[in-house]
Amino acid sequence: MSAFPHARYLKGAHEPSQFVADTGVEVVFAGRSNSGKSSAINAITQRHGLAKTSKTPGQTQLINFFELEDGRRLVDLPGYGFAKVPRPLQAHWKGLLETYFKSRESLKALFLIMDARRPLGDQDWQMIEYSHSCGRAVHLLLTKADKLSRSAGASTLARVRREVEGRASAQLFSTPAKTGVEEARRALKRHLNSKEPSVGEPTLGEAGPTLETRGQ
Ligand SMILES: Nc1nc2c(ncn2[C@@H]2O[C@H](COP(=O)(O)OP(=O)(O)O)[C@@H](O)[C@H]2O)c(=O)[nH]1
Ligand SMILES: [Mg+2]
Repeated sequence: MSAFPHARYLKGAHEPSQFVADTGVEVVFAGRSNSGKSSAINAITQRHGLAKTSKTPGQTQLINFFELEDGRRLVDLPGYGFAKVPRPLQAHWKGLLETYFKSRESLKALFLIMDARRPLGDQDWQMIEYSHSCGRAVHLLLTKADKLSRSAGASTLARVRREVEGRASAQLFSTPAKTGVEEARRALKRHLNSKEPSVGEPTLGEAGPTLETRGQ
């Protein structure tokens, strides 16, 4: 039985006008390309093929909206870390992402997917700081934990938790070993059921933070 038997793809947005109506609650998933984001989404929702897993990075920069339950959505951002996107498109993407984070009242939390073997890269930090400063909860999934020994996994988790203390929660995750899948699902459901108001406006500095984009 799927955790979200009625999950379905709604649409991809390339412009704010294409965002689905800003009602209900949503949680956004982001991460470096190849970090295991699509695999994690499929494992957590138990809907294989909901987010396509792929070995080749795509160029399409859409904010993809999925409905998990009535009024509860999962939003999938394209993976970052590939510097092949032409500059005008990078600028467009940055603007789209900033509009999304600043204006989206239904957005409660960011799930950030990182390969446990190389967590907290520059762009991961940018996403954490940006989302945190916009008042959104941040939950880190350290994926591919099966590639680390148990003790290396535990020490990585402890180090990451120390570094993000006060800004994010973190856990180990592995799709093939099923590590942390239940924990991640509970965290997702907790955020989807959150009654906390979202704070849309950034709270750091005059103009607020901006996202740097160095390609996707
Ligand atoms: N060993 C291992 N491989 C994984 C895990 N999650 C994803 N992968 C593999 O990593 C590659 C990228 O996964 P994918 O989910 O498409 O990553 P995305 O680009 O972030 O969406 C694929 O070959 C997956 O099979 C994991 O937890 N453990
Ligand atoms: Mg993917």
